Amino acid sequence: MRKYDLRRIGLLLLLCVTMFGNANSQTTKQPVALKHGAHRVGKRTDADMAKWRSYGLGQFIHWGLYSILEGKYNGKYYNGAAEWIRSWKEVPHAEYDSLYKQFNPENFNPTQWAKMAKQMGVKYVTFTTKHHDGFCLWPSQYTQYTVANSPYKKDIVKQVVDAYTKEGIDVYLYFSVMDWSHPDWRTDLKTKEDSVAFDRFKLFTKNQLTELLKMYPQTKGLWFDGTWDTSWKKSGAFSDSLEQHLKSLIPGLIIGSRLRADEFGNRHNDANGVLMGDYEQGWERKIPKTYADVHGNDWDCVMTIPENGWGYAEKWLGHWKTSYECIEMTTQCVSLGGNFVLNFGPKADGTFRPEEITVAKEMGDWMKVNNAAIYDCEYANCEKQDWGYFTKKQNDDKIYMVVFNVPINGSLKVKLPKNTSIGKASLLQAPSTVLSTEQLDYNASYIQLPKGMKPTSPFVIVIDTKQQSQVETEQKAKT
Ligand code: FHN
Repeated sequence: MRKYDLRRIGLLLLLCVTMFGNANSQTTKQPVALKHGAHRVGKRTDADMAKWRSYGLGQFIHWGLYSILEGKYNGKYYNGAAEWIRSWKEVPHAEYDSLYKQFNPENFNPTQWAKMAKQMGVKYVTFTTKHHDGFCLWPSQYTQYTVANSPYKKDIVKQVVDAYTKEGIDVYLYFSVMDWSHPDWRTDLKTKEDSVAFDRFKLFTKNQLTELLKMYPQTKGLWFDGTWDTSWKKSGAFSDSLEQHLKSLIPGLIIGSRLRADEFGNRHNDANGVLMGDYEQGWERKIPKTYADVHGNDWDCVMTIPENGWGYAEKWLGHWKTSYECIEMTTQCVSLGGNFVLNFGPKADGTFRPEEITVAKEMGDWMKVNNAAIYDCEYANCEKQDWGYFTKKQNDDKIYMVVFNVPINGSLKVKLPKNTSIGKASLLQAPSTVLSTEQLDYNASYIQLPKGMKPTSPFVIVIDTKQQSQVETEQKAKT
């Protein structure tokens, strides 16, 4: 019997134990034997994934030909996301597909980009190598539709990978499987001809991905997109083998849940409800409300600054987020065990819009002072309170309270996990300021802020915890 088959049997047994382990369980659902479902139950436990988990904050960059149109065509503003403008009925495809002849980002300065990201405090970047339009920002040998044939000519992906790596920021490559430029791309496989064409497309996809990982071996992971169509959902066996192939090229490579489908066409979670991929990639422009919502998975949330739209648009229609909101979202994600990844959409000339520069700068200023509550932090298992969010240092008992709303009386309620109490509470920015605490009940306390403290931005309280003895915790009257 092959090693792979043994692993599958093991996984099925593990699933049976998980599904039927509870003797009182009412569940009667049998686990489905899958060839192309998840190959692991639970989180990855290796060092590369531990590093991913410790990031806290990341940057997303959407850059491509769409930035030339700036979310408008013939003086009319497109209502959708700017990077989707090719799909707008107003835009002739032939015209869009010729935009590469104008792609010449004369002010692109990768070192400046990476330095801005570093100042912002991001630990990883996800960069669009190819979006849905199919235009490649690296000189792929498998298509003519690349930066090499634009007036700019130079390899953009390489410059981004090198500059960010130099700043100590891990690089992840975004890759859209859906490719509007490719003649063999199909949304469904209805005929024999479709299947034959799509087989060619699958080989093209594998070649491009192999090429990317060979050209940029510093890559830490791949961020897949455009995998929702029926054609891809019918290609579970292929995406499974593709994932294994890519992981064999760079050991430790991280791939989220958007790449694969199982043999029934289920995406993200297989027919047994188990996550396929190293982390959950479903949190796009939304954040889980409670820890239960993340189902024990690693996850990240990707977020736009404007309401919707990832690529550059001249006008941001509607509300756009302030650094305050982005800091709160970062904290909220970390408090629920995830990473927060904020998107930037550079202009066609390679510069960032002022609003994005401001958000990056202000977030960075905040991170500089308060990053202890973000990096290497995880879910703290404390009951959420209205003043803000708890995070906890991984492999440490320190708990952080990131305070966004101060109660009028200056008393912050804290509910720690069972059998845990506050040893000392102090301000992160002024560690010698020990805050007075009052025990309310076995696991609830008030922490009192110093009189007259008038915070002007979210701040952090550090709690050293201590374990309560059994005797202390048992002194509760029975009712
Ligand atoms: O359609 C894309 C969209 O343009 C953008 O790239 C986002 C980023 O997460 N992903 C897709 C929608 O899920």
